[in-house]
Amino acid sequence: MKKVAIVIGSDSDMPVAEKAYNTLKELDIPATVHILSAHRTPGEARELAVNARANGYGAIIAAAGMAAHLAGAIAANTTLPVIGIPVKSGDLGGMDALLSTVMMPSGIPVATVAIGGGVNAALLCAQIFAVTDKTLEEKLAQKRADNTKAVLEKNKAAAERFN
Ligand code: RP5
Repeated sequence: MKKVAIVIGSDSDMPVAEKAYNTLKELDIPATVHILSAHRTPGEARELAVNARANGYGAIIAAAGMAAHLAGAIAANTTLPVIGIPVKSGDLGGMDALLSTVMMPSGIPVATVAIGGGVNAALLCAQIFAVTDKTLEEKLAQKRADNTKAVLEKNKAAAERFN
């Protein structure tokens, strides 16, 4: 199976990377984590993107905060799908990173998830891979069913308490 590269702009973004990594691991999708910045290590970030397909990656998750150009800079250097995660960091609560990540010019797409959305970034990668992977499709369906069951159990507990 193809791998997912999870790239974060700083070690301070690690909690978001862990959410994505753990979700990918639950689905048996191989993943690696890299601390590379569009601003502080632009050459290395570019190298990762340029070589990602040849190195066995099928998608890249890029998480960064503040003036978050990481996902866009990576997307500019690969045609693999790039999932951007805006990170809450600094005084603007993640709105800065959200707009910096989502507002890509035509031609260079970044699929942007919610601020701190590590789980959904991983699930989106899994859904892309599952287009051609029946086993993964079944794991995703099971995960959805498990989530549904968990919510309905909470609903039942709430009904017993309040209704
Ligand atoms: C961004 O600036 C990083 O992605 C991080 O979210 C934010 C702050 O970085 P540090 O100052 O914590 O290294 O580039």
